[in-house]
Amino acid sequence: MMYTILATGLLVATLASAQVGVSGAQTPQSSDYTPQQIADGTAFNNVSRMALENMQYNSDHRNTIGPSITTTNCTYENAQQRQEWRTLDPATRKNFTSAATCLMKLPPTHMTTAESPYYPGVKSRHDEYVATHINYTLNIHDTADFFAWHRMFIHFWEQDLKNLCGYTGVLPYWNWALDAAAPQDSPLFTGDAYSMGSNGKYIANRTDTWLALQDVTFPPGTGGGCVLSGPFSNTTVHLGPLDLPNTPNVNSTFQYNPRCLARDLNPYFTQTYNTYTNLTTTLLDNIYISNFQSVSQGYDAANNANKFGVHGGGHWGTGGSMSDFHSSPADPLFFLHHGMIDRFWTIWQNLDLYRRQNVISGTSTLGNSPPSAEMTLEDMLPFGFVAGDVRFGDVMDTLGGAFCYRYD
Ligand SMILES: *[C@@H]1O[C@H](CO)[C@@H](O)[C@H](O)[C@H]1NC(C)=O
Ligand SMILES: *[C@@H]1O[C@H](CO)[C@@H](O)[C@H](O)[C@H]1NC(C)=O
Ligand SMILES: *[C@@H]1O[C@H](CO)[C@@H](O)[C@H](O)[C@H]1NC(C)=O
Ligand SMILES: *[C@@H]1O[C@H](CO)[C@@H](O)[C@H](O)[C@H]1NC(C)=O
Ligand SMILES: *[C@@H]1O[C@H](CO)[C@@H](O)[C@H](O)[C@H]1NC(C)=O
Ligand SMILES: *[C@@H]1O[C@H](CO)[C@@H](O)[C@H](O)[C@H]1NC(C)=O
Ligand SMILES: *[C@@H]1O[C@H](CO)[C@@H](O)[C@H](O)[C@H]1NC(C)=O
Ligand SMILES: *[C@@H]1O[C@H](CO)[C@@H](O)[C@H](O)[C@H]1NC(C)=O
Ligand SMILES: [Cu+2]
Repeated sequence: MMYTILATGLLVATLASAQVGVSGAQTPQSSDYTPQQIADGTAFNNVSRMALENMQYNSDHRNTIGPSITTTNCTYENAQQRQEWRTLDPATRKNFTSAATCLMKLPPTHMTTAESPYYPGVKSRHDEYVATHINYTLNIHDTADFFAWHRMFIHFWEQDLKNLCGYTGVLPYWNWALDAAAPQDSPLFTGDAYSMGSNGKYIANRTDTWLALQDVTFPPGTGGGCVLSGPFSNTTVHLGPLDLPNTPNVNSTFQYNPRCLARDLNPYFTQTYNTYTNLTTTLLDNIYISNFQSVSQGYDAANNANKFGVHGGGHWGTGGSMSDFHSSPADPLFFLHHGMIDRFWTIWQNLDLYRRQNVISGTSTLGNSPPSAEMTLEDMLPFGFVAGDVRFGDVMDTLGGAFCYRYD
């Protein structure tokens, strides 16, 4: 079955289709734009505004029809607005990175004394996020719940920054397309006190790396070593790596392996996977969720050149700690990267809310290996040491369930 629509989804469906009637709008296609408009971001910005208009229309109408159809007071108007990092004022940036550092210093909140011997690398509240992502890596990528699980995961982290560490802002995101040509020159990575921390220390004379899984050989990036300046320069990563090339990986899943936070900003990846052209074609040319989620992650049957997708491009384009499939949340940048991934899914959903709000496809195992059941919106998504399980169907709407946010 191509999509699953629940009772609540049907409500959305009715209202959204009414909107189509009102505006006569069609889901936009790549062919609506010139190659230049696709390449320079005009098209992407245009469709992201369309998605916001759809979201607002739907929100305004569902909330005026009556209390029986809504369990939330969240509206488009009162939702928190997630912004791109570079549009935050300096005080908010500092508030954010200070809170992120704080979470790395707080003790675990969920791991019990009985459990701790099995998780020697879990030393902090932040490590509980890393360990949980490690634990479920093969159940949350190339699965039906890739987008949904990560949406919930970054929401929990944002709430912890606020509730445990005094952050007063909203989770920001990183629009890679703005930096795709030269991520090493991005305002995010200047290394000053108001940045997301520097690139890794430059390591010269490295050779190309071959990745067996993707059968891709890539050149070294512009850093490679430890993050040396800015808010995360003293960060010690405790868990992983589990799957890095050219690096001693851990010998047990949750081994304590203290080392510096590393980055290797690499235009090879961002120029190939994170340009406005890459974003816009992925967004507009994949009308089925099965294709949209696969192409976004580089599991792309139709394009053998797409081995990473926008998701893999952001991870490998940052490099270092972010390249490790399992332990990548060790770098706080993970949460800005997945903010953009979530924005990307939110835009896709809102471009055709009728069909896309509650549509899922796939199983709960990476590449369905080993084979597992098709997921449904009644399934519970596990959050290990982060939080209790969450019903899949409650993660589909950023203005519903536990959420009340949108992107700018
Ligand atoms: C998208 O671009 C078209 C053509 O320039 C314009 O008519 C339309 O208003 C734009 N839509 C939004 C939501 O910005
Ligand atoms: C929504 O707001 C109304 C009026 O302020 C309040 O009575 C109700 O409890 C709220 N509902 C939820 C789900 O927050
Ligand atoms: C963030 O800003 C708020 C308001 O100024 C302040 O109370 C809080 O301590 C700050 N948090 C951090 C982690 O700096
Ligand atoms: C890199 O290689 C060049 C040329 O072989 C050599 O001069 C230089 O010392 C090397 N640098 C490092 C850091 O190894
Ligand atoms: C990193 O640690 C050193 C030594 O303790 C300290 O001087 C420096 O201020 C720290 N930097 C940051 C960004 O916390
Ligand atoms: C894993 O074990 C091997 C062999 O004992 C060792 O060389 C390597 O350093 C270990 N890896 C880590 C990260 O501890
Ligand atoms: C991504 O877009 C660039 C142009 O911006 C293009 O050269 C590259 O081939 C695209 N990547 C893929 C995987 O299609
Ligand atoms: C890992 O998964 C198992 C099985 O679902 C669960 O019991 C355990 O609590 C999880 N640990 C973490 C850190 O997520
Ligand atoms: Cu992930």
